[in-house]
Amino acid sequence: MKYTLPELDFAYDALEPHIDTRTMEVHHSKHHQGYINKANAILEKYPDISEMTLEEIFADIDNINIEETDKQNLINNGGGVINHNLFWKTISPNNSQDEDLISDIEKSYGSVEDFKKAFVDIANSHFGSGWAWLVRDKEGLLQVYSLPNQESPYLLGHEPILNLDLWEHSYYLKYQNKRPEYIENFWKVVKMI
Ligand code: MN3
Repeated sequence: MKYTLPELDFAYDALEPHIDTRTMEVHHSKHHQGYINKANAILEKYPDISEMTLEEIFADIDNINIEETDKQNLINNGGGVINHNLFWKTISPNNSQDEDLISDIEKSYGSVEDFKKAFVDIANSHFGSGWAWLVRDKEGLLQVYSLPNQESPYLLGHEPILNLDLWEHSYYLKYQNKRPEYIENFWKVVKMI
């Protein structure tokens, strides 16, 4: 399917001071739009998969019959599309806790604080560009891990719940080399926890 840039539920300055206005603006209107344009250009070449969502394509990636270079470009750019779609739903100026999710987190990690610590450790130890993820695996169990670049949990058959962008473009204007501070401040703008 053809993708368009989703409108945010909040203004670019709504997450100040934790995520700055300029970063939000460039991240959404330039970076995300760039991934959308490139993913659409690849999808347009293949009418056979034009009705599928990127989530469906990634969940069946081994059986998707397109050129190998296009497949890798679709993982890179299509991942960029849906990973950011989720990120804009993960962060919000308005916290609205998901009680079912929190209950699941407490069962899996003991407490929300222990879960946050596990997530922060994964994010801090990720080298280079990528994302930190909370997902449900094929058994429905929660897992926390990071993936490089724009790889999507759908490639592993997992259902993403929330994610944190670890690419420098997501924090560098405000935080520069202080990535751990950006990661810690993530909890101040997470919507569902
Ligand atoms: Mn990004």
